Amino acid sequence: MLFYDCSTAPSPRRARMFIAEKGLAIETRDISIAKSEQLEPAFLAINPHATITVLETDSGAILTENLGIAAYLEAAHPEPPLMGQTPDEKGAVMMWNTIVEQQGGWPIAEVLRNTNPHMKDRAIPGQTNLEQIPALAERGMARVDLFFDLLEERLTQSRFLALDQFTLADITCFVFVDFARVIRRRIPDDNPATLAWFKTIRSRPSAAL
Ligand SMILES: N[C@@H](CCC(=O)N[C@@H](CS)C(=O)NCC(=O)O)C(=O)O
Repeated sequence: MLFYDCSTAPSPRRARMFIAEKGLAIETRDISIAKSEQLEPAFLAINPHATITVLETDSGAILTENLGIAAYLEAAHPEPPLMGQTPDEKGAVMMWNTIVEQQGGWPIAEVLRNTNPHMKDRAIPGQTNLEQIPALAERGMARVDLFFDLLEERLTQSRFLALDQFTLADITCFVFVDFARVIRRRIPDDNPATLAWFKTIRSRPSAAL
């Protein structure tokens, strides 16, 4: 296997944590977004969508999405299970992972990509240049606040996001909550359940990678 990583970006960090939690050591190649290496022909030949994360599997298949990579690794290396074991558990992990991507990850990205001067005309990752829309950043910021409310409500009821144990959904959520610092948003001080959950996840060795 070959893992295409980028040390500064949240999407590959999700895969990095998943790989570490599985106890796997996979050959890694770093692609620098700062140097626009994802747009160079050598990388586009691997992923024409020009996005990182990418995993080349043992059979040579190219997987370009976190969820696809996680599903592949979970099937190939079932222990420890990170995506649930029973039908109900598997459904809950996918459900919470999707909620977090859509209600947390997208709004954070919307704010960053529509405000950061380095992302001028790069409002969406990929080969197509799209201009920034400031109103999307404003709406994204409001949605991030709603995301923190949603998390606090859930984590008041449950120790971890999807199940009574650590899963892929916690990885996804942790990475996005941590990444919110780039838009100067942190877990509100009056959200004790989310703060406690964040501390628990941050103490895992995989979170330091
Ligand atoms: N849905 C993809 C997201 C991939 C993605 O958007 N990656 C970003 C880094 S977090 C990227 O490649 N950005 C390149 C760019 O900004 O041009 C996944 O699950 O991995």
